Amino acid sequence: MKPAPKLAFAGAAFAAALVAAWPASVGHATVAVAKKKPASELREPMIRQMIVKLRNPKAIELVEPLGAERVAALSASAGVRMSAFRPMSGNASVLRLERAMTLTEANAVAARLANDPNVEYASPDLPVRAYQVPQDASYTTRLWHYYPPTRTFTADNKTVPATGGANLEGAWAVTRGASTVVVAVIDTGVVSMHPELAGKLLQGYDFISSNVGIADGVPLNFVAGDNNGRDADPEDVGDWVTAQDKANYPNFCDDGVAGDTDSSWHGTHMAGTIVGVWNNGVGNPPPPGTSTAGIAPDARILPLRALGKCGGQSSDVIDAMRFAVGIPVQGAGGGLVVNGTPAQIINLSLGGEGGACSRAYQDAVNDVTAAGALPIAASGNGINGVGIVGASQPANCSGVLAVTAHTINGDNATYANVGPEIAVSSPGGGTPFVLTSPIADLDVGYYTWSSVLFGVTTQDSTNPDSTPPNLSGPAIGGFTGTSSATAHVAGVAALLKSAVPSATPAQLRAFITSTARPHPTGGYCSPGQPGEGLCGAGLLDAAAAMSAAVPPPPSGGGGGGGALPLWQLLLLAAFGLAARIRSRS
Ligand SMILES: [Ca+2]
Ligand SMILES: [Ca+2]
Ligand SMILES: [Ca+2]
Repeated sequence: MKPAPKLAFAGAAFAAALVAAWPASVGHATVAVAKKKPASELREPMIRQMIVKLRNPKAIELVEPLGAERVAALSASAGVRMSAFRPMSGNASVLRLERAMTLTEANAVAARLANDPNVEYASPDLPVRAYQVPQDASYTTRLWHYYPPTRTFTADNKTVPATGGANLEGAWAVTRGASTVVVAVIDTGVVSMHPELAGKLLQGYDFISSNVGIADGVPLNFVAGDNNGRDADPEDVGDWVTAQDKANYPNFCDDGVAGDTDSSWHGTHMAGTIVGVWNNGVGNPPPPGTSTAGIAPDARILPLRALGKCGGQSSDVIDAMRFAVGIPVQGAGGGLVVNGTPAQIINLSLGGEGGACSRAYQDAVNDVTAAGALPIAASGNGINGVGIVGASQPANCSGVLAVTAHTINGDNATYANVGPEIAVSSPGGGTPFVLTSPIADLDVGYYTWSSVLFGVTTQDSTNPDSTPPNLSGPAIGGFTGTSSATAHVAGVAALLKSAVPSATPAQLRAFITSTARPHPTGGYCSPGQPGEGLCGAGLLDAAAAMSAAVPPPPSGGGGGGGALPLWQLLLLAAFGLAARIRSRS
C-alpha cells in the first residue's frame, strides 16, 4: 500500500491531475530558464558553399563550372576566396568557399555578393539532412522522457540512464503523425498563440458551464473566467486561484497549497507534448534553448476546455468527450453543436475521486469507443479515498486506456495512482517510489517538459520569479504527474493511428500494451513487489509499439526482404526536407 497522498485535493471533484502539476509547473517554469545555456544550443550551421545566380550569364556558364576570371571577380565582391564547383538548376552556379564559415558569416558574404551588379542573388548553400530527432534545443537538454532507455541523460552535473524514456526515435523513423489524426485534449483549454502549437490547433470548444461551483457559493462564471458559460472559444484565460478565493470557497477551491496558486497552462503543456512544433529555432520561445518538441508533431489537436479555476465538473468533461467524436451536444445558449473534425484519440489528463466508474462516464466511454476513438486517462496523482491504489474516474472505466507514471529511472512515481485497471506506465517524472535515484526535486531530470507561459495569472501577465524578472509570453515548464504521462501515451497513439489509419481503439491499445518494456527489477511494480500487477503491462515503448503496428520487412532472403527500396528511402529523405522547410516559414 502506498503512503497517504501528499497532495490531497479536498473538496472539488476535479483537478486531481492538476494538483501535482501546479507546484511543479508554476514554480519550475522560471527555474528552467535560469539554467545555463549549453554551448551546443549556440551552434550555428557551418556553410561550405555558395549558390550564385548571375544576371547575364554566358551560355557556357549555364552548363559548366564558372571560369577563372568570373570566379576571381566574384571573390573580390564577396571579400572571400571562392572556387568554381558546378552549374545547378535555375541557371545558378555553386561555388566553394575557401573555408567553412558560420551561417552568420556566410550571410554577410552573400550580402556583399548581392551588391555586385553582375549578381542576381547569392544564397548560402545550407546543409540539409533528414531529421530523425527534433533539432529543438530542449531535445538534448531536457526531454529525457522521449529517449531510448539505453541512452544517458545529463543535466545538473548528473548523468543517469534514461531508463524511463518512451523510446520515440524508432517510431519517428516511420512517422511523425498525420494531419488527419486528431487528438482531443480535454483540459484547461490552450494558449493558441504559443509558437509550439502554431498550425496544430483545430477549432475546439469551451464546455465549462456558467454555474460550475455554484452549489458551493462560487459566483457564476468564476470557474470559466471568460465571462460566459459554454462558447466556441477554448482559449485558456488562466486558472490562477488566490488565497482569498480559497478562503471564500474552502470546499471548492482548497488545493492544499498555501497562498496564491499560479495559472497552470495545463492544457497547453499537454498539447505541446503531443504536437509541439519541431525545429522552430533556438529562440522560439525565448530565451534561447527552450524550444521543445511534440511526440506526434504532424498530428492535430482539438482543444476542448472543461477545467478552469479550481477544476471543473464531470458533466462538462463528458459532454466534451461526446463532442470530440462528432456526437451533437449542447453548446453556447443551449443549442446543439457538432464537431466537424472528429477525434480518434481523447486525452484526459484529469480525474475525479476514486470509486467505481460512474454510469455517466461509462456510457460516454462506450459512445466514443463505438465512434472509433480511444480515450486515454490519467490514473490520478495521489487521489483516492482509501490511499492511492485504485485509478480515479474516468481512468477506471472499461475501455479507457489508463496510465500511471514513472520517473527517469523507470520506477513508479510516488504520487502516481496504481491499480488493476492500469494499462501502461508512461513518463511523468517525480520521485521514484522504491529505487534510489540521484535526481532530486528541481533537477531537470525530475520533470517532464513542455510548453507553458511565464504569466502567473492571465496570458499577458508577467512572472516576478523569472530570470530576468517579470518575463511574459511563451515558456517551457516542467511538470510532474500522471497528466504528462497520459499525454505521452496519447502522442504515441497518434503516431500509431497515423501509421495504421484503420487501427481500432482496441488495436491501438494492444500495440501499446503488448510491447511495453518490463518494469525495472526491484521497482515498486516489478514481480514480487507490492505493486506487481497494479502498474499495467510495463513501460511505454513507442518504437516497439510501432514495430508491432508496422512490422519491419524481414531481413535477408529474396523477394521483398532486406533493406528499404530506394524509392522509400527517397520518400523518407523528402519528408525530412519538407519538415525543415516548413519549420523555416
Ligand atoms: Ca466560456
Ligand atoms: Ca471561452
Ligand atoms: Ca519547438
